[in-house]
Amino acid sequence: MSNTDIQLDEKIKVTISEPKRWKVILLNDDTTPMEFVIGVLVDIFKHTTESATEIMLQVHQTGSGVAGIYSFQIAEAKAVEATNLSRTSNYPLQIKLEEE
Ligand code: TYC
Repeated sequence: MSNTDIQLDEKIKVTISEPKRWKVILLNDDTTPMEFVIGVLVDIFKHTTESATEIMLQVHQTGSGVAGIYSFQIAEAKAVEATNLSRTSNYPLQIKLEEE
């Protein structure tokens, strides 16, 4: 050790936790067509036609359903993309994010 060096004698505790994940939730409404919702689930949330149909029917019958679970950044980007697509098509599809 040279005479310009400093000796540090500290214990540093680093706590890391898993990044939070966010559910993208579709809400039911009376006017958005079922086929449009299935298209959103396939094109934006990368579901198969079968799983997209199941989720769409769950939303239609119970009022809401989970399109996918992602980091906040991805969840927000997909929610914005789906909302923009819906508004461009003049549909009122509502989407919310919820911490898992
Ligand atoms: N309830 C709509 C209809 O009968 C279909 C629908 C499903 C709308 C899911 C929104 O997130 C939704 N056309």
